[in-house]
This record gives sequence, C-alpha cells and structure tokens, in this order.
Amino acid sequence: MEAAANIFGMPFMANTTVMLLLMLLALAITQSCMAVQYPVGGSQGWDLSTDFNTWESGKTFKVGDTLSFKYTTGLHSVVELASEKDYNACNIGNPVNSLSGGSNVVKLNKAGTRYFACGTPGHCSGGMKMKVKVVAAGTSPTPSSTPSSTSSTSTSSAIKFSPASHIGLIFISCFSLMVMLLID
Ligand SMILES: [Cu+2]
Repeated sequence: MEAAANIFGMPFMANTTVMLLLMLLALAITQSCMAVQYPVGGSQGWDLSTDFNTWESGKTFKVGDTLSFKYTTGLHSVVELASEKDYNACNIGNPVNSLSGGSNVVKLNKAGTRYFACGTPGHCSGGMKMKVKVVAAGTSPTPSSTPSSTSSTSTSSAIKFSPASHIGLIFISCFSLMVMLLID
C-alpha cells in the first residue's frame, strides 16, 4: 500500500526487517569495537622464554576483554591462582582454574587482579607467570596532562563520560557507519 511506503520507497515490513538487521549488525560491531582479545606473550605465546612484564607494559585490560593462551600441548598448561601469595610463591597446588590443550581463551569478566602461571613444575619459578590487572570497561588510563582551559566544575562534569554514555557513543558511531555503508 502506498500509505505504508516510507522515504526509502520500501514497504513498511521490509524496512523494519532491514532496520532490525542493521541494529543487530551494529550491536555485533559494537561488541568487537569494545572487547579486545589479547594473544598472551604476542608472537612468542605462552612460553618459558617470553617476558610477560614487557608484553603487558602499556596495555590496559578491561572487563570483557579476553586473553588467548597459545602453547605447546603437554609442555605447558595454564593455571589460575587464587592469590598474590600463591602467585609470588609459585604455589600452583591450589589453582582456581586449570587449562590445557594448547589453546585457551580466558575472559576477564570482572575488575581486579588475576594471577596466571604454568602448571609444569619449575616453569612458574622460571618466569612463566603473569599478573593481570583488570579495570572496569568504562575506565580510561590516567590522563597524562590536565586540561589547559580553566574549566569550571560544571564544564568538567559535562565532558566526563560515564560508562553508559561511552557505550552509547560507540554504539551510535558504529550504527551510523553501518547505515552510511548500506544506504549509499
Ligand atoms: Cu610451562
């Protein structure tokens, strides 16, 4: 019916389906925009020779990100330790999680510190361990400089993004990008 046609000249129902698909796509892109999967140790992987302090430096791990452990099956494993004490002492006897098989993905599902080590005897004390500090998803690294403008308290609160508005902003930008690509 003509009354049901919209500005794109498409029937109402078809347009709704397109819009729903667009929203799903935007949602998928938003997810990929936000969550990062880190290959532990970079190209060297989860290995005895890898310097995990160097690999971790400069990275900010956020809630929702994942760690991908890749290693030689049988030679190494991944054990998650419960405390800083266990981590420092390389006490792998009481892990909260044990993974094997050469390829594991660990989701950083909450803020806090996570402790990982290799379960092979001698490997943890040999340096095959990693402490990961996880921050809330909306958190950005501490700013290196203060704003140059003499902003009042009301201005500074206006430019400060809450986690929710930050997610909304990414969602909107991803969504507009998809619309522009598909409409054009
Ligand atoms: Cu190992």
